[in-house]
Amino acid sequence: MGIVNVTPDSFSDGGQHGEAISAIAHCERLVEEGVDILDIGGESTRPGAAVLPDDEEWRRIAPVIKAAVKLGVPVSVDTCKPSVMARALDAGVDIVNDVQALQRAGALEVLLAHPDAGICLMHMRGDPSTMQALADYADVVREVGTFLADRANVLRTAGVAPERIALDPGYGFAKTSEHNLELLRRQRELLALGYPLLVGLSRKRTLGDLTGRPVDQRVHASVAAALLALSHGARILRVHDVAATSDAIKVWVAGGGRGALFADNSGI
Ligand code: HH2
Repeated sequence: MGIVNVTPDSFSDGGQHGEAISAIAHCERLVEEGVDILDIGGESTRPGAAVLPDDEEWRRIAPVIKAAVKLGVPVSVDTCKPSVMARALDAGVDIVNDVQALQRAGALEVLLAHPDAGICLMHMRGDPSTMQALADYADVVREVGTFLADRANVLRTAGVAPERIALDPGYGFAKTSEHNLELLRRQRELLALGYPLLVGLSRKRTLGDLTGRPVDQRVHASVAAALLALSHGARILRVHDVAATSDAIKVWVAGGGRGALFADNSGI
């Protein structure tokens, strides 16, 4: 899953694709690089990011989404706003990627009105302005797993088929670097929930803490994290650097990495 941030303020690439024309060119480049899903978002989730009115978020992403759905790969919309989800799905988007796990009033109803859409439910606490103060867990893996199981059950009870659902531990959202690493090491425990795992570690601060590198120099660390996430059972990787990640996966698979994936029940 390749990240397309149509924002001025995203933590790693804010402003690079803030205009529709460069965001569309970025989508085309990611498709050439072998992306399987384009994930398009118009509002940053970094700590302290500005909250946008619904219409402004949609205004940013609408032209990009309308172009992206013609590129021949599935498209997801990265939003927690029900009205933005609805407009994106009506425009042909295939998947909703909601960092709030469809907890906003009306969000579940939007998904129910689009019975073919996929959904990624992510764990976080609070919102981007409060989440870092809420990073307090007795057992982060167990608590993240309980939350994701509860959210998946709400969807299932409402009639959403299990094959439409992916779960995401939400690396970096209401978590310290220690929490993120604990989650990564024990990520496989989340496979017991029975859904494919989507994970996003790309360029995140934990990688900066480990390497001492600023956000624009975290490609190598991100690729290592992506391979680790795969070997710990991830099915979908949300990344900025599609070509580098895809090269690494090819080598990893050729060297037997895929066998490791087949050996478990991660849905591949
Ligand atoms: N991370 C970010 C945004 N959306 N969605 C899912 N499912 N999982 C993630 O880990 C995730 C996400 C943050 O990364 P980015 O989009 O690059 O930054 P920003 O939110 O500042 O635009």
